[in-house]
Amino acid sequence: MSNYYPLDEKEAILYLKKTGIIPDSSTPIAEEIGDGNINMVFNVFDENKSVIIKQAYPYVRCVGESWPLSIDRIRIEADALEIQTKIAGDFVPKIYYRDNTMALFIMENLSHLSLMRLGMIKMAKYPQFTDHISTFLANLSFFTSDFHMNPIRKKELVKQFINPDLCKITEDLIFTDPFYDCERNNVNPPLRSYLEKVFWKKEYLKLESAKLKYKFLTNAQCLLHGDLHTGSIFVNENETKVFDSEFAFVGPHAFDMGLLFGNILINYVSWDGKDYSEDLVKDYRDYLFYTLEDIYKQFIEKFTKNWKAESNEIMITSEEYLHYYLEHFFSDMIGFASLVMIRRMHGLAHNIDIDEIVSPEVRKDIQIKVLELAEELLMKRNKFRNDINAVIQCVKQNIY
Ligand code: SR1
Ligand code: MG
Repeated sequence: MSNYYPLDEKEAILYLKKTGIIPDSSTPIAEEIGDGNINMVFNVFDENKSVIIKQAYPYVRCVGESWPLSIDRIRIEADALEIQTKIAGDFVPKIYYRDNTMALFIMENLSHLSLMRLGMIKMAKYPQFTDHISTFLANLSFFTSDFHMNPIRKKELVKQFINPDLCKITEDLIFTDPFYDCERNNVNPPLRSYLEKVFWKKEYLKLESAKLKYKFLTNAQCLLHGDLHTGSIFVNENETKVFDSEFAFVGPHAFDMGLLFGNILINYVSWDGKDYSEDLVKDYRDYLFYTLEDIYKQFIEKFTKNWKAESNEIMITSEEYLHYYLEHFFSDMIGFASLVMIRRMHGLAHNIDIDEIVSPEVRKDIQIKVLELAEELLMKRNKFRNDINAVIQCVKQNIY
């Protein structure tokens, strides 16, 4: 870390001037605007330009210096962005400048877009999102996999994205902590008795989490975003930009879509705890179902198209193999979605979709509904057999 120093607002301006991105004569303003859990984010702007500087401090922002974290995560994020730019460039922010020593990069300001999670808690709909995100997922996962890549280069990719600190966060926060009374959990007090008397006693849930955790630990299938929840996506009616790839690594293909679907399902359940008319809730829930269905349908079409046109590994190009592969993909995807629903109820980091429910008692009721739905999906995941409608029916039977 010899030439590394953490920026504050003043240093951010001086740094930006040194890069030449804004001229020395300018008198810009800098604001720290990061509201994520991990990094510092500065918006620096003058009358002509507005850019974002993202920098890693050597610890987890939301916890502090007691939780050290490698600053190499910014090198990984910038490397991931460069690859995403090549294969899904319309759907990621533009990087203007990067500096691995300072653990920072400078990128375009996307403030004309909304954070998807904040839009979704107001029932916003995004007509282009399913098309955009299915392209992002199908291209990123296919072109960084052994289906397409030269096997020597693929192993170099695995090496380039060894991301132990950030993977450890996921290993703990998604697959481990939520299944016992871990000190790091953030439990809504009225939910505690349900967790102690019911949820933490279900040994079969721990077994299912163990099976998926082992896949996360060992399945180096393709380059993942690694933290693809609705707070990692900026959107409006016409544009989609996926950001915050610091969790990127080469891992199980189904993980990214699972995270996204789990977050959409949390939003789906959350309406039971909010004061909206039945008609509005039904309409928005239908939109969420359409979103899940259309992402999956388009993803399969686009992934299959890539497969037919661009596969290079001759042993795995038969239709039978594709079918076998996608069936496993689907059950793992629903498994990861279920675990993400669980971790956001009482793990360290929650979702505003549920946390904005003011009454702790009402929130507890909704958290239990999410936990019960997640359990049902987790336990049935191998029976859905690549059928997103079967998943939707299962959700409807539990919550409608
Ligand atoms: C300590 S980091 C907590 C969570 O924030 C990130 O967005 C990831 O989802 C991580 O698990
Ligand atoms: Mg993030």
